[in-house]
Amino acid sequence: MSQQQSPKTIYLADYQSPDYLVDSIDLHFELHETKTLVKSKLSIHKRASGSDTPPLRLNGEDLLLKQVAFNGKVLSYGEYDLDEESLILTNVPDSFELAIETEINPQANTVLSGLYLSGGNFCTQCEAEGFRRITYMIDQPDIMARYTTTIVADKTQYPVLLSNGNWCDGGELASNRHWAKWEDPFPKPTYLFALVAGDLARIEDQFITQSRRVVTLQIYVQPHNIDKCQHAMRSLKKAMRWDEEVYGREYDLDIFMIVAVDDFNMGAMENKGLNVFNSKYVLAKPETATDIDYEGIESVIAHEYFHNWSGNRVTCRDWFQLSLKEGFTVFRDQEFTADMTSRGVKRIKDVNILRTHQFREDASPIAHPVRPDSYVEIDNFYTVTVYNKGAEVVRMLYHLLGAEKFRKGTDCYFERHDGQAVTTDDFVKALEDANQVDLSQFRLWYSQAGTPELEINGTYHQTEKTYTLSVKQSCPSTPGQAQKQPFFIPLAMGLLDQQGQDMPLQLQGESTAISGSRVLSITAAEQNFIFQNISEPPTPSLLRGFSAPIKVKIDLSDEERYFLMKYDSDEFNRWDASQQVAVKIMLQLVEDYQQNRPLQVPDAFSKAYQEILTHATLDKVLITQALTLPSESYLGDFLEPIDPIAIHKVRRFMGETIAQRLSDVLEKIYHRLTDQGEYRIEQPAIKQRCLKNLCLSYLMELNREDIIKTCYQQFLESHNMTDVIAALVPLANTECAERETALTHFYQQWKNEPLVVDKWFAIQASSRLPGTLEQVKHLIQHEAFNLKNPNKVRAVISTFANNNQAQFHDLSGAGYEFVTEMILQLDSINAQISSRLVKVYTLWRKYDEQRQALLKQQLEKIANTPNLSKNVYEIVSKSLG
Ligand code: B3K
Ligand code: ZN
Repeated sequence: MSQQQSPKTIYLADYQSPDYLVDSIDLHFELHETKTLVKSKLSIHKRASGSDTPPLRLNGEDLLLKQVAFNGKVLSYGEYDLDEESLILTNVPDSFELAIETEINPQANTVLSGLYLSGGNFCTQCEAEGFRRITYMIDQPDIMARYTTTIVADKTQYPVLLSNGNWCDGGELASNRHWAKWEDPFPKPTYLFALVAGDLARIEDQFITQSRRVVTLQIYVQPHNIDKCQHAMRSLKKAMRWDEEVYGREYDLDIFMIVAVDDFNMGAMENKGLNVFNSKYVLAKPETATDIDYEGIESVIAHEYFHNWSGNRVTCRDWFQLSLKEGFTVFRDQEFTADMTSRGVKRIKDVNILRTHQFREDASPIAHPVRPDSYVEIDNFYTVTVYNKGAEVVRMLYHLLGAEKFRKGTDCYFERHDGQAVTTDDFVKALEDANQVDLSQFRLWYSQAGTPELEINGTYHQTEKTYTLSVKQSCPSTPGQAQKQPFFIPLAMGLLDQQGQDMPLQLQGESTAISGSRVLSITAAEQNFIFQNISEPPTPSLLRGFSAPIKVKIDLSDEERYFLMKYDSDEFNRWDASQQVAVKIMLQLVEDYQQNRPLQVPDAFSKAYQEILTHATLDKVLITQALTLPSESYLGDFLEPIDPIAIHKVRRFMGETIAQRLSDVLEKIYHRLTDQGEYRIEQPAIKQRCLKNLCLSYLMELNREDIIKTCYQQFLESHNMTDVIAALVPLANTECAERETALTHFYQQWKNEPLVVDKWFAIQASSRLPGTLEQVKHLIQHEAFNLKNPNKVRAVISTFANNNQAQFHDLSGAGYEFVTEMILQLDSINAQISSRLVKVYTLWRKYDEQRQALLKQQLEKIANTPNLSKNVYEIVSKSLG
C-alpha cells in the first residue's frame, strides 16, 4: 500500500451499535482445493424498527460473488452494490432473508486467514476478520448468530468433516462424496466459526462435568502423529476440572474437539467446540518434545479451553475490547499453570515476559493502552500489551479484591453478560457491583499506555523510630498521550529487620500493626508513608510478587540487595534482588567494556550464586531462575543508547567467570543430577533436569575438552528431547568438531518431524558463533525450510532477528538487510507474519547514531515498497512518524 492511499484508521470513539442483527446463518460448503463453493443463508433483522433504513453493509475480501438472493428472489447487478471490501444493500425491510453464493480458492490462501489448506487438509482461521474471506457477512464480534454448517467433500481425501457445535446429520453422495451437518446451539460471533475437513486420526476420551454430564473429548491429528496426543488430552481434562473448581465454569456442549495443523499464524484458536491448534501446542512425546514444550502445551490447551467462557459465552463488543477476553484468559491460564507447577517460578517467568517484551513495546512508537483507542489493522494488536499487561491488570484486580470477592465478581460478570458482546468496562463494573467497590481510578490501566515508574526513597528516623517511604509516580508519554493521570498502583511491600525477618507494619494513624507483607495504595503523584515503631533501620522489600506492572527505582546498596536475595520472605523478590544485582554489575561492565577497561566480576556476586546453587532445600527450578543472568534484551532497557555488542560480550564474560569460579560445584551437581532413573514427565524429574542442564550450560562456557565430550555424550545417549536439546544448544555455540557431527546427526534422525526440525533451525539461527548470518541464509534454502510455513519463519528468521541481538545488529548492516528482504518477500505471502517481524525495527531510536541511520533506512525502504500490506504499513508508518 503506498502512502498516497493510506489505509483508514478505525477509532473506538466511532463505535456504534450495529443497525442490523443476524439471527441465524446456515452455511453450505462444497469443498474443492481451488474452487470451494460457499452458500450462506442469513436471517437478518433491523435492530431498531422505524422509518430509518440505513444501508446494509456486508464485509467481503478476496471473494468471487456468484449470486445474491433476497427473500428467495435472485438479485441482478444494480440491485446491490459491490466494492473491494463490501456488498451493500439499500432499502431493506425490518426483517428478511439473504442467500449468498461465493467462490473461494483455499489453495491460494497463503495468508492462513479464512479457509485454507494445511498438510492437504482444509481448516479455517476467522479471528479477527477471516470470516469475510469465506463469505459476505457483517464480520464484527457484536453480531452473534446461530450457525448450522453443512460440509460436502470427497470421501477418500476428507473422511473427517467437522464444524462447531454438535454433529446432527450426514450421509453419502454420488461421485465418492459425502456430507456432514453440524449445529451450534450457542449464538456466536463470526470469529468463532470453524470448519475442518481432512484425513485425520483421533484419540477420544470423556469428561464428566460437575453436574454429571458426559462430554466427549476428541483430538484430531495427521495419522502419523497419533502417538503424540496423550499429553494434550490429559491437559484438557485438567483444565476442564480446574475451571469448574476455581471459577465454577462447566463445559456446555456434548463434544469438545481439538485439531492440530502445521500451518498456523499463532498458537491456537478457541473456536466454539472446535479448537484449531498449531501442532506445536498439541504434539508431544518424550523423544520429540522438551519439558518446556510440555508446559507450553498444557498452558495453551488450558488457555483456549478457558475461552469457552471468557471469550465465547461472553465475548467482545468490538476489537478494542480484545483484552476483555485475552487479558482475562491469560490471567486464568497463568493461575492454572501456577497450580499445576510451581507458583513462584511461574510468576518469575511471566514477569520476565512482561519486562523483556511488554516494557519494550510500551517504550516504542507502537505503544498502546490495554484497550487501544485506534487501529489500522486489528491483527497488529494481538500484542503483549493486550495479552500480558491485560493479564497483569486482571491480576491487580484479583489481589485488590481478594480471591473470594474476585470470584463473586466473575460470577456476576458471567451471569450478567452470558450470550452478550461486552466491554472491558462491563467487566470492571461487574466486579464493582458484586462487591460495592469503586474502581474508577483503576480503570486508567485500560486507557493509559506506558509503563508507570515509582521513584521511592526510604528514610529512617532514629529518634522517632519511624521509617518514611516517599513515593513519586510518573509515566512516560506515549503516542497520543503526552500527559497521564496518576494510576492506582497496589504496591505490595515489607520491611526486613537486621535478622532478615519481616517487621510488623503500622502506618501513622493506625492503631494496630500488620505482620508480614502489606499493600500500599499509590493513588497520587507524590505520597509519603510513615511507618511507626520501627526499632532499627530496615531493608525495604518493594513490589513483592510484582504486584503491579511498573518499574520501581530505589537506591539500595549492594549489601542490601544481597541481603534481600538471602532473606526476603517473598520468593519473587528474592529472585528479583539477584536480577537487580546482576543488572547493576553488568551495566558497570558495559561501561568498562566501552572504555576498554579490564572487566572484573565482584567476588560477592559469585559467592552469592554459589550459596544459591548449593542451597539444600530451594526448589531446583527456582535455583535455575535465580542463576540465569538477565537477558540481553532486558539489559538493553537500562541503556541509552543500547549497545548490543557490549551487552553480548558482557553477558558472556559474566557466564564464563561464574563457570570458572564455580566449576567444581557445577560439575558435582551436574553429575549428581545426571542419574535420573526412568524418564518421567513429573515435577521432581523436570526440576532435576532443569538444574542439571543449567550446570551443563555454565560448564560449556569453559570450553574444556572433557566437558565438550560429556556434553556430546549427553546429546548422543539421552532418549528425551529435553536433555538432547540442552546439550545441542551449547554445542552449537562452541567451535568444536562435535558441533557439526551433532547437528548433522540430529537432522538425519529427525528430518521427518517438522517440530523437531524447527528446533534444529532455531538453535542454528541463535548460535553466537560468527558467521551465523551466512548460516541463516543457507538455512532458508534448506529442503526443510518453507517461507509459507509460519513455524519455519519464526524458527529461522524471527529467531535470528530477536534472539541473536549481536549479529542482527552488526554494524555492517548485513543483518538488517537480510531481515528487510525477508519482510518484503513475506509481505506478499502472509502479512500477519511480515508485520510481526517488522516490529524488530520499532525501537530504532534507542540505538546509537550509526545504527539509527541504518535502521531508519530499512524502515524507509519498506515504506517505499509498492503494494505493502496495511499490516506492515501501520507498523512502519508509526515507527517513522
Ligand atoms: N484468539 C486467538 C488469537 C487470534 C489471533 C488472530 N490474529 C488465540 C488466543 O489468544 O487464544
Ligand atoms: Zn486467547
